[in-house]
Amino acid sequence: MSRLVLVVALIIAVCGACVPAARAATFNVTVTTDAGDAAPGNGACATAAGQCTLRAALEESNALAGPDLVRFTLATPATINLTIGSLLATGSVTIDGPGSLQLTINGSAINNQVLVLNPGGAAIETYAVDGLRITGGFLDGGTRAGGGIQAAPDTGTDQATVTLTDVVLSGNEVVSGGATPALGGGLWMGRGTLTATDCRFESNTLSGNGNDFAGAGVYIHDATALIERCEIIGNRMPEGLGVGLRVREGTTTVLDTAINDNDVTVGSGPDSFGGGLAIGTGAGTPATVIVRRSTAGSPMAVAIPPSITRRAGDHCVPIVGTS
Ligand SMILES: [Ca+2]
Ligand SMILES: [Ca+2]
Repeated sequence: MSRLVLVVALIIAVCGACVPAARAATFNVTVTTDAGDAAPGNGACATAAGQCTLRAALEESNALAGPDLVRFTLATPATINLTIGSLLATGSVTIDGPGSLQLTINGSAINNQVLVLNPGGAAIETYAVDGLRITGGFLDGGTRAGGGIQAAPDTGTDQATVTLTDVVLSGNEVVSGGATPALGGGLWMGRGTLTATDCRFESNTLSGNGNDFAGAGVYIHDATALIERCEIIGNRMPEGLGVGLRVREGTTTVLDTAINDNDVTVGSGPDSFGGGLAIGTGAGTPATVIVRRSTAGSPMAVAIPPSITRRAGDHCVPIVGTS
């Protein structure tokens, strides 16, 4: 074997192990209208009108293997008013907005979450969302969870790694229905990892005639979470557990965060605990919440609901207003 053939053979042998990873694609959203991609998976973010909408970018990203990047070239401040339904992101993607004061995604109060991350996904997908505001989510049906963002909705199979930076979730609503509770007016996080930095969860609402409400601002089902330099303020629900933040299972750390003015609108007493946050009562991993260097001005700021059987491991370490 000549030296050249040997070298080529070696290169082929070595690179046989380097199966090319799915190439990350970048899609640049240039219009604020709402329409789907005309041909998902052809590599081009383009509606039938040839425009790259946010929905088309995500549909194209979903159809292509591997993580992708969605960016925006819009005159700001801009608002994308959804007219079709939830935006679904089934595979890993970064949604890189220009800033929470510069871009709003409005669910338009039609019956849907605004953004759903990794629905029905067997794999752990990774999502980074930064620099945008999500409002106008309104959900009266289905899972009744996560009016603004619902991540990893199937707690049996879905997991997601979610990073939110400079994201505002405000003015989203979930309505309870019969035996189905309303959970997570702003954000509902299922299983996986959540990191929220410089975010605001404000004026989100749970409503309806049911009697099971939790986490009008944020509901964490069973995740490892870090909430840092955020505000959880002005969220409302009729009664229930943890108006601002509800942590069902897993470990959540809250740093340098204001949890203020979260309150029930109807209930009081034994049915309502934790205006600021409530933890525990899940069936699996005990919940731990660590609060440091934060302010909590809500009524009943921190609570482990005493009326529910508390597992030995559920605990909260509140170090409020100190370092
Ligand atoms: Ca396409
Ligand atoms: Ca993809």
